[in-house]
Amino acid sequence: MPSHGPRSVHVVDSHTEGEPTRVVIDGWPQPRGATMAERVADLRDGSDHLRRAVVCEPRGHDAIVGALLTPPVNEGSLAGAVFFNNGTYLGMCGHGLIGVIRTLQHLGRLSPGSALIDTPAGTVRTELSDDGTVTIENVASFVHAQDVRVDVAGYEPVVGDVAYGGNWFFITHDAQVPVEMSRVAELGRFTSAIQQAIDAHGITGAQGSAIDHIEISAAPSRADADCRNYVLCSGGEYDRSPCGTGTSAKMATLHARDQLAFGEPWRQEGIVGGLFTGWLTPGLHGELIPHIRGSAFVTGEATLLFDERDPFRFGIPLPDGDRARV
Ligand code: PYC
Repeated sequence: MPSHGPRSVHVVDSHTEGEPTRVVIDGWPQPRGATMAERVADLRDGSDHLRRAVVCEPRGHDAIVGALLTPPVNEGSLAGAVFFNNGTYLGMCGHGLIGVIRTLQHLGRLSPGSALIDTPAGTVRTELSDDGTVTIENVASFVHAQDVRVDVAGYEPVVGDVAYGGNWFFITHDAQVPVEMSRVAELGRFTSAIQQAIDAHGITGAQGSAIDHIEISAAPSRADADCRNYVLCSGGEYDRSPCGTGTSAKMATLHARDQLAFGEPWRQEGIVGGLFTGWLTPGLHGELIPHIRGSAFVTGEATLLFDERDPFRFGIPLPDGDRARV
């Protein structure tokens, strides 16, 4: 356990359509690096105990996504953001970025209008509206493989698409377990079994990228939604929100099947009932640019204290060891 580190870290908590985000605004020494990828590598090497300290028990819980604000790496950007969870770091996080924007507004650092935020996956344009909703113009999404069959221990084989939306997803309609809040424990077992099978069979995204999010699409429960999902995240918890990067990847799979035209709205319901509205626009070079709109609410501000005598001051690691996929 590291003997050094900050005595305290200041955070602002929010939730986006039910999924919590904890933004670190002060106290965590800035990572080194000229790019966001270098900063993630530096954090993993030198400050991983702070990741656990901020989001894991006993201060946090498995569903929290943390966001460390950094100076921007690109000219014209407002800030950088590194997203992390109980197990690892994320390339991008849609609900988390919406929470970051509302946090910056809460702190008086941002007014309605647009701002660019640098993330490890790329620079993302955000738009804060007068009514408090936030739209993100995400990094390009795309489909890597369609109709991939996976033999899953204890279940019928599952067929799904491998797609990117800022993180890598395996997206299936195969609801062997109903996508309902009352079934989240079973959904966790089912999607974990799919994740294990994907790892065991060496199924990856482009250039061998690890797939670390499993998304099940099903019929919506809301009249104003097109689809409801359950998303297993890289740390082993499920996304309470409709998952911004998951909705981005989902829209790419629909577009590839001519089921979603440019500009057509896609209303994605999350497992707890929140809603993101998404749509695609064409990029300059034909890429699919996903737009995601949602709401976040600030729920608290806190100073996290690190007592040198506390053996758990840097959190309780996951039982099977932390995942390091990014
Ligand atoms: O909204 O992109 C997202 C996300 C990823 C993991 C949790 N939320």
